[in-house]
Amino acid sequence: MTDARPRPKMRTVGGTLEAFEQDLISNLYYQRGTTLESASGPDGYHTLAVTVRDRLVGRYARTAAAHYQANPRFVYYLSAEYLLGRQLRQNLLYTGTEQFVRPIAEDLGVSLEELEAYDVEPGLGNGGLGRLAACLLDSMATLDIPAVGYGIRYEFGIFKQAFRDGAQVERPDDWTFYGNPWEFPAPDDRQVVGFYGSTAPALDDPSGLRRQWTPAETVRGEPSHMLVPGYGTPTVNIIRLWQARASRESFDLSRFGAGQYKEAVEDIVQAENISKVLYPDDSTEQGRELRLKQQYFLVACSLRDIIRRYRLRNTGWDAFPAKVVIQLNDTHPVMAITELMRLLVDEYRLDWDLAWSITRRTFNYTCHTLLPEALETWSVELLERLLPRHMEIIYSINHFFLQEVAATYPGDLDKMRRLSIIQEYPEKRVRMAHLAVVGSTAVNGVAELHTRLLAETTLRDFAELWPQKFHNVTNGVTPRRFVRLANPRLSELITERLGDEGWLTDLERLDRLAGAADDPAFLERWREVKRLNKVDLTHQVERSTGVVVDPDALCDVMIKRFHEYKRQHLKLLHVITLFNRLREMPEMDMVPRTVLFGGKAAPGYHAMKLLIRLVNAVAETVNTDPVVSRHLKVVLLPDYNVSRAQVIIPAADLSEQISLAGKEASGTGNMKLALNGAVTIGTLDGANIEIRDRVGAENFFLFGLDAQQAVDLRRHYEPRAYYERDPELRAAVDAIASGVFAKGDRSLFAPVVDAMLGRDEYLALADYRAYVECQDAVATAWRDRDRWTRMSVLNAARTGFFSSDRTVREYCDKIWRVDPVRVEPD
Ligand code: OX2
Repeated sequence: MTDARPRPKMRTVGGTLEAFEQDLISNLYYQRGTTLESASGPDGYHTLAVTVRDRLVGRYARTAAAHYQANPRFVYYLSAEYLLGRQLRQNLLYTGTEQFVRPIAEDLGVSLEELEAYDVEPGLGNGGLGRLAACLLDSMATLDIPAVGYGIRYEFGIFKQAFRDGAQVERPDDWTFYGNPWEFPAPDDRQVVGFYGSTAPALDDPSGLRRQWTPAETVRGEPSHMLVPGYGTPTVNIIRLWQARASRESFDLSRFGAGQYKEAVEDIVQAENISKVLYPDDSTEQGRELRLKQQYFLVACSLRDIIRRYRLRNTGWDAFPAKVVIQLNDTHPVMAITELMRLLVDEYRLDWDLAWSITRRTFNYTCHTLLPEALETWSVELLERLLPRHMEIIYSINHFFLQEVAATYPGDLDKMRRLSIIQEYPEKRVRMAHLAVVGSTAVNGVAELHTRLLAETTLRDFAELWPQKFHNVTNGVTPRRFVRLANPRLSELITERLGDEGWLTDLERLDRLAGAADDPAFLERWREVKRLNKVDLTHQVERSTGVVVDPDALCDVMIKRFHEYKRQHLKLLHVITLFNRLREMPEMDMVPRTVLFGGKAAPGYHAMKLLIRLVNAVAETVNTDPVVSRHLKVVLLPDYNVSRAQVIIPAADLSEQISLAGKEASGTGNMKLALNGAVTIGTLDGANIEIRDRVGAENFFLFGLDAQQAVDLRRHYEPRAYYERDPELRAAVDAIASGVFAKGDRSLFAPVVDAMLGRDEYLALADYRAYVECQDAVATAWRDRDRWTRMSVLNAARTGFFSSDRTVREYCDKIWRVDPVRVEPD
């Protein structure tokens, strides 16, 4: 390496620039076994990654030591999903080594961007729920909360989305192909998990509540962990991910010797399938069984690990709930309740009542939905086969619980039927949300409206029975990733205005920007930042779709999973309306817009896959129309994920949050977009309501039915009446039906039209007129540049509440009752 340029002597938590450079060269040599002259791109990336990672290891060791010393109460976060996002930039920022890398990379003739291209995002989740888990971990570490996240190390994460003829095709995401420099395998902490088999009475237990389970199959869970650094603090927590492995004996040497190669590895394949993919397709019996196996695998491994950790510093079981608080992220890990009961009663021989008291005091449950179809249930038949002992335990828990119910509501059989953990008709199934509520101390919803509706509808009987169990903790997002890393330009401007970077850990300080909303010079700079971000996005759009878009057009974004309740089809009706208007009046003075969609549809969700096809078809028609495309562009950016979100969000002007009121539990994209100065157009749903309360009605484009109106209308709803009555709506629907977006084929998109005119489950047609008018008001507001920029600034200034730091503080106060543990500084 040449040393031509004088370099600043910088000392930070990351060490000196010289030391960093030395470590890089040595890591390249000793870890990758290569030299500067012959290093490949992946060599460069890995070397940089481990050099940065190593700077966190000392902090992690000190964190572990401080935790050991303090023996505090720990939060254990159990989640089937984590969407951590890329690690390199985050860890450069958190270690203060960002500043070294540029000069060094420049010297070496590579750019940070080139190296970052190898930084793969671990796609271990689907959407909001998985990203929320990652934001909460970030905030827990930042607030020095002793915490461990537990999850599954899926071999293939969420599929990669591509389009063929506009249709979604799913490709496997082999995310560890080049190895994952951010994780540490910990084979010493492996666990063994059983499945199937039979149960028998325990000999010495007259109560009959203790039994012995002999599993017929065992699988090994091998953990590895990734570091979760806090920002501005030496605390480094971990997330521990389990991978399924066959036990050694599974390899059948005799069969192999006899040439039966496939049979010889059968058991290995079977075992390792457990952590093969995120959410196996559950449209088949085998798929459902595998999914339940995954869930049990996660909780069985994690609980054993939690107990191992507890026993490092504690004896006996009385203190368990004082030292261990387990947060269940939705119903996927709820089998942990029965597993802890099994461990305590059958293996550690506690009596049932004591075990139940400990269990109930240990768990808490976060519910993320209101949709009844999203509340998991498992068939009793499957459970009896796969987890026979757990099914018995569920029966016992339910038995005692229903006794409690009978005492509270004597003779009310209907109440008992509704509350029961077991659903009887049309088939016997276990209601996981009921098990979660019964086995937890606290249950929380994720936004005010959501929590209220949970208590009034979905979990009403429980909220009546145990009102004190129910809490609201409105979601939040980490400003480190979603403002500082995603939007460095805006961050710099904010820091300059506020005087320091304190806002990154105290986000409500952003309210001091409100004063700047009347400062024309500041507005000008705010606009400039947005414009540069839009230019960046433009490049990305062009690279991945070939569509050229105008960075000065209004950037209108709808980024989220494709789901009917989120109503991408309502957005599309608006787009088609603009298209029709422009075709009819080519000379009209329309505000130029780029409508950007991003999102995946579940592989088995045919209605949404067809809608994706329609979005692409409309995009193609719009973008190739010589007249229309001068004012309007439509893009569905393929493979939306955390990394792409980090590029889109800083560039957005308008944030589409248009779910039918009462259906979106919270939303978190709405928060990220507002914090980056996008103005929301939205319904009174989820956290939109709280966003609007804060930014002010004049800085939010509200439209549509509220949750109560939606319920009322649903009772006597006739979508066709709206279609008949509104010429623009009719023209938009007819355009789809006519085949203009399908080269004349009228059948391709007929199911979309039929769904709209038939049942229109999520009342899109009812909200259409209000939505289109509201979009017209958006366009009017956009024409007044200063007015718009003011709204944009005020959105960022007033949404500091939505930091996940605040969310974690609320969990700590209301539910976890954990205290921070300070770690020795660097
Ligand atoms: C999502 C919810 O749909 C979304 O509204 C919320 O913001 C997010 O969770 C985080 O709380 N699966 N994903 C969700 O719920 C379920 C079930």
